[in-house]
Amino acid sequence: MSELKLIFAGPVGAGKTTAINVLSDKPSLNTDAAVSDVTAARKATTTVAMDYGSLALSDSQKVHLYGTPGQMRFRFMWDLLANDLAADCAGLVLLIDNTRASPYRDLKYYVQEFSNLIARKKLIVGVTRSDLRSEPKLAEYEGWIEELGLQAEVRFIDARSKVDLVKLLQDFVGEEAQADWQQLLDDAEQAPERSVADSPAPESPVSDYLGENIVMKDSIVDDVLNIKGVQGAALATDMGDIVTSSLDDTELDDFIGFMAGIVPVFEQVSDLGRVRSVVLKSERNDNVSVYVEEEQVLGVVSSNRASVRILRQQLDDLLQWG
Ligand SMILES: Nc1nc2c(ncn2[C@@H]2O[C@H](COP(=O)(O)OP(=O)(O)OP(=O)(O)O)[C@@H](O)[C@H]2O)c(=O)[nH]1
Ligand SMILES: [Mg+2]
Repeated sequence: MSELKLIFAGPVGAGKTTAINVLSDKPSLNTDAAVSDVTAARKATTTVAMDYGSLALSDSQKVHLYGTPGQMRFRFMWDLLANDLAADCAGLVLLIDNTRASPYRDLKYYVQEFSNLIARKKLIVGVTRSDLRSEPKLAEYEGWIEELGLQAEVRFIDARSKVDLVKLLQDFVGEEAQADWQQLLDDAEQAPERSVADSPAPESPVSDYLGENIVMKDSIVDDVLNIKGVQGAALATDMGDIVTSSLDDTELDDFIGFMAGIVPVFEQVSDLGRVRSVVLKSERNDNVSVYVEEEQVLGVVSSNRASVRILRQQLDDLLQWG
């Protein structure tokens, strides 16, 4: 029996777990846990380690399917799968959710994270949930893929549809596979629609489409306050004007506004390239972290007992999934 391996990656809620459940002959192994963090607005459960399933392509060949967790805090699993467990895979299936705020940023982010694998292996991009929002269009994705210097096919699929998934496999690994595709497609047509753990998950909302930029909404201040160890936050424009603040310390507000102006100057005079955050760590008092996005700056005051690295990761998750 010969074997093929495929890795499924992509953002939270793109449908990696769903796709592996739908494709797998035997019940797939999922490590989903209830969501207790910023992802909760979009989904009830999220993958915390990995998904695994397998599908017999014929009597002589089997394809192993490995799904990665979408959340950044579990990105060590991405490396483990790409460099170790499934380093000898035939290729990467990147699923992108068309209803998220910036599918372009998602695409760019995951392509970068898996660049070592993509340099050695084939890539195919499946865009899900286009029934809920049709923008961006396929032609836009094709443009982005070219811009990112990739050679990959992109198509709209529904991760709940076995037919869509079998067709994707056929076009992706058809050449190296020994499969009776017609038989597989006929079987897929008979297959009942399945979702995560066979139970319908709540539909995640369609975000405002932001193109290539992340725009922090005023509500980011309230969202950040939900992160453990955070004591206060303020959002400022790149001109240093405070938009919203939970801090009752105007000097701190002024300082965060001041950093909005300082960071671009610092970038220009140093060789550091793009600076995304500045952290002032205190031995005795709270830490102040300043995060710089396009045209906006977020200042966060946190307990010096909270890890700055974890705070950064949770904020990244918030910006990415929010
Ligand atoms: N309407 C619609 N729903 C879809 C489509 N594809 C997948 N879904 C749904 O979107 C959700 C995807 O959830 P998961 O499969 O858990 O996503 P995931 O990529 O594993 O997410 P993480 O494990 O959190 O990274 C499920 O509720 C699917 O039923 C689609 O094309 N259209
Ligand atoms: Mg999952």
